[in-house]
Amino acid sequence: MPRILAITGGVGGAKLASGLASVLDPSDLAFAVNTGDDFEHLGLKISPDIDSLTYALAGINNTETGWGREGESWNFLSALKELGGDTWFQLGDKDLALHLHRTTMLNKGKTLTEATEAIAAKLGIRHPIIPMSDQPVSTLVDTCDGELSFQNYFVKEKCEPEVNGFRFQGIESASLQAKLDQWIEGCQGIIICPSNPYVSVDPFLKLNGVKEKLAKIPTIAVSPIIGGRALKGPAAKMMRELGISSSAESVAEHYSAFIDGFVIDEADKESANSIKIPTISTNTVMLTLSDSISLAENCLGFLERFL
Ligand code: FO1
Repeated sequence: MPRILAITGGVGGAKLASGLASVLDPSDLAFAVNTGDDFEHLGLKISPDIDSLTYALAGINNTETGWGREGESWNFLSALKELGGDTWFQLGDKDLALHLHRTTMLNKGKTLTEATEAIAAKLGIRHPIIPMSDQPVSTLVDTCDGELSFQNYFVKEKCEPEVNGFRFQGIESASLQAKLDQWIEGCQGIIICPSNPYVSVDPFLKLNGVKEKLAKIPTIAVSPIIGGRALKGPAAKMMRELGISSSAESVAEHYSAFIDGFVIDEADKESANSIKIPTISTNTVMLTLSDSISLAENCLGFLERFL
């Protein structure tokens, strides 16, 4: 089986990631995770896309929200509210333990990669979860209300402000995580999961040298837009506000410089003809793990064409 790198961020990415992890051994599959959503909150260093993937691969994720853990209690948050603390970013009691533990490790000088590895190991995860960089990159959203940090835009403002563009603070001086660099050098194929192209995938793609590396490796992407809509999150709204039609074709165009194949949902199969890149249509709506496994198998079968 070829060694694969899956690029992921957010909820849609984590779902396909679970399918891929069910099909490929840890020696054949690693995950490159977006860290642009990371922020410091209440003194905690929070990495939401790493956590969504970690919880999903450990099978302890909250499948309703796509973030945080299942079976949470909210004592910390309600006590914080009593004290007049900031409760707009909801932290469950078990989730809080992970943020505290990661923050402790980082404050002791561990890298984000080392902290992520330590947590994944404790949760029994065997596939490498590798942050895109160990240097900080912060996604800033330029909106009609000025520039907002990502979590401020996404959670506090509920993605309501109209978006004009994005900035990835720190991207110029951040380097591709070394283990990730090694994995890319040795891998035969890359799958860009159905994450938000603009805020969950672009930060990784904009790291120095990444696009050049991807151009040399067979790469496919799965559309996060189905029938003009994103199943979760603001991707379609962002596209419209950026003056881009919220369609699978637009996503193919966005990635066209370095993908060899594109996967769209069967709801959009007619548009396959208007996409220049080799395209397959299949079910990309993942409601169950078996949906995720089927999509993973279809992606791997499709990727084989380019190996
Ligand atoms: N998303 C929300 O919409 N509301 C929240 O209160 C919230 C809390 C939260 C806590 C931990 C965590 O890892 C993720 C959390 N998210 C929340 C999701 C987060 O905003 C992510 O950035 C999104 O998943 C988009 O990638």
